Amino acid sequence: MNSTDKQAALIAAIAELDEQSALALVRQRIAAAEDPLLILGDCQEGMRQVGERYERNQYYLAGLIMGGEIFRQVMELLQPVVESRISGRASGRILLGTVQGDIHNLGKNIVAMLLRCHEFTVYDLGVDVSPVEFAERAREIQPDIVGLSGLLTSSYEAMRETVALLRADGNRAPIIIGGGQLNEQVCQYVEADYWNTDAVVGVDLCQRLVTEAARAEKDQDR
Ligand code: B12
Repeated sequence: MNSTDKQAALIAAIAELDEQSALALVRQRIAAAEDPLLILGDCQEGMRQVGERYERNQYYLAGLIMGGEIFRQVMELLQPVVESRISGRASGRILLGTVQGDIHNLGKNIVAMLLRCHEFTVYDLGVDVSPVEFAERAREIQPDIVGLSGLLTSSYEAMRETVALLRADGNRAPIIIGGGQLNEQVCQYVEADYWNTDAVVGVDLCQRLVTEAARAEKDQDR
């Protein structure tokens, strides 16, 4: 199989909820020393297609649950590979969580893992986190960045409330919202600073933000 075929086969195996094939294909690609982030990207595309089939009533809730379970197992295989391959020196503190009413955590957990690989200290509050909890923990931790994850349309309201409460509390850390369904319009509605649908790009953004903040602080000291 060439690499395009391998990618298509993995995407299809996940979209078809074929657990055994999906895990076998991931194992093969790990053994071939492929970039784990590329493998992850294909799995994410497979999950997007699971969601599409759910929307078209080809799958029911059990399909989403099964997709989530396959992805969790893929992550178990990929996590040690990602951790052994990637390291960095960004060092910042990020407060992260899935917002109130939303329990999707696979994407958030990937972001947390990649940030840790880049030497960020991640305070992961888990899922279904209320605006008040975000605000209280932000006061206590004083993070450099706040990351709000959410995949449901109904999460946007919780994101908006969380941003409003953090700002009312005087917290000025950049706020990034993340999740596969987000776009610029949602970001404006929520009044977050940035939005993101890809963990690798999101981690680059976090690195840039802490580097710029450190530089600005240095300039002020001069
Ligand atoms: C798996 C899944 C589930 C699993 C979740 C398991 C788990 N532990 O997370 C379960 C079965 C629990 C589930 C439940 C539901 N789900 Co669901 N689910 C999905 C599915 C198929 C995949 C999500 C996923 O994990 N993708 C893979 C990850 C890696 O991608 P990601 O989350 O986007 O994360 C990436 C980026 O966005 C980014 N990122 C994410 N967060 C952050 C945060 C920061 C700070 C940054 C920088 C980056 C970042 O990095 C990640 C890696 O690149 C999606 C389909 C889709 N298109 O997303 C539907 C989907 C999100 N679900 C949907 C629905 C409707 C539901 C339910 C309401 C179903 C029901 N009737 O009960 C419930 C809601 C439960 C709740 N209260 O939250 C809809 C939402 C529609 C909408 N517009 O609101 C979707 C879009 C399916 C669809 N197309 O209809 N679901």
